[in-house]
Amino acid sequence: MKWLTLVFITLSTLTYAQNAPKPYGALPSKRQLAWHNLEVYGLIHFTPTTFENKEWGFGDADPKAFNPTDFSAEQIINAAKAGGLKGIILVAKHHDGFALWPTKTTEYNITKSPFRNGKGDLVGEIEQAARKAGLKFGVYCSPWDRNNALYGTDKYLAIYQAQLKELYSNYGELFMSWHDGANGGDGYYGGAKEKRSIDNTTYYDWTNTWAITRKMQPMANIFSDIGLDIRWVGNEDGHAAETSWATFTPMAPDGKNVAVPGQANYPQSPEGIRNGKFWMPAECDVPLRKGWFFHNSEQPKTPEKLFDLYLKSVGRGAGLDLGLAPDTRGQLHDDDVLALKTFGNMVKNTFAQNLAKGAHITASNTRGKNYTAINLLDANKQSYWATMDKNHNATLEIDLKNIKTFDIVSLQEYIPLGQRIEAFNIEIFENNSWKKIYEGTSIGAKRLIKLDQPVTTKKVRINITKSQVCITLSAFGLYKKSL
Ligand code: FUL
Repeated sequence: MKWLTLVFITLSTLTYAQNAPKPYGALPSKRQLAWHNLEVYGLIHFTPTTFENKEWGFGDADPKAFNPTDFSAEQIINAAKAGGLKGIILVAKHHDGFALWPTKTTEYNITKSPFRNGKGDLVGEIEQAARKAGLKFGVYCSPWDRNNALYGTDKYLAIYQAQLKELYSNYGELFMSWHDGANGGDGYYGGAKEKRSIDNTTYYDWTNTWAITRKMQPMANIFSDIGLDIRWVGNEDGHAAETSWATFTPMAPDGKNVAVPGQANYPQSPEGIRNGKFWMPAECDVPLRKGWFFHNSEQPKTPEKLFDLYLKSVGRGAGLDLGLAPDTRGQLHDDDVLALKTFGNMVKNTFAQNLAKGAHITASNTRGKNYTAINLLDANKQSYWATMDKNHNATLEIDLKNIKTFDIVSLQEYIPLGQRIEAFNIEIFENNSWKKIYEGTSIGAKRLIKLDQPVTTKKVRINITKSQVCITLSAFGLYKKSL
């Protein structure tokens, strides 16, 4: 009897131990998980505004002004690809209202320009080039339209929705539908040249407008300053806060009304909200140059700066959306091409070799044979190390077997089960004792910790010090920044 009981207890413990942990809090959807995999993508601004050398077109530019001398979608896309970008969003219509595709919704469109003798479709050309290069494609269609005579009246929403429907119908599967918060103000408005204000809580009927997105493009992540799928990080400088939660609860500034684009709760956007109601990771959008549109007087950011932004966006569980501005030829400037390529190589070379590969990892607790620490080094996001339900903190001791020098530590949670870890620290073994080199909070999809100086050691310890539930981690890496 005694033995039988023991066998029964052992068997049930083993079976129990091998069940996956229960999910915690808000969880990412399938489309958000696909977005997390992209990490870095681009946002192209190229409209008559480029030819006016402005940032916001008034809506009165002659369509004939849109006349690139040597447009090449391939040149732009290839430069983006060399920069390591995995997707491209095209501003199909900016605030100036000029549609870059042959739309039926407005006369103010590309067919009225000399581009491809009035037979062009720039959305189609960029989409095709992106797909050919293996990049995902998305669109930005500005709700604010400074050209349209009907903007501000109750007839405009149908036009905007019809534009979205055209874009959702004709350019394949989209990974993102980007919606800007800039709204209302002065504009050309069919010649009225006046100021038109709208109530952004009701004017675009976002609930029903976004229902169109969901129905026609179920894999398109809806971006706006308040979410729905991806939230704006609250600045256009390209970085999230050091503590960065993927969860968020959008709030109108008064704390009562339903939040809509154009009125995000900005103070909490960079950091997110721990245990927020929704999985709503941040996108860090930042132009490669100073402005979103090309201006000859501006320079692209240096590859060093871009790498730093990468660490502070992707390395904080967010996405990096890099603004690309073709010049009046319709190509990216040589300086931009070089900056992208050098940055792309830095990321590629730095992360090519995980210095922890082949290490021996001892975990203070393990859930069972499917969840061992070996999973941390197999470069497979689907496998992960997990602790037993009752173990909310744990230590991983990593024996590198040989002395290694590194300056970046990488950690990834298994996010399909939610963002679980709330605090951790890193130690290295130096002069016969453990020395703490970093203390942090959030991990999420990816956490890259850049050390001020490279460290040299044979042993590393990761201590997960706070979590409300058992722990999951899918990857651990040590890297040395290289050019
Ligand atoms: C902003 C817009 O007003 C800018 O013109 C640009 O398109 C940027 C990406 O979003 O809010």
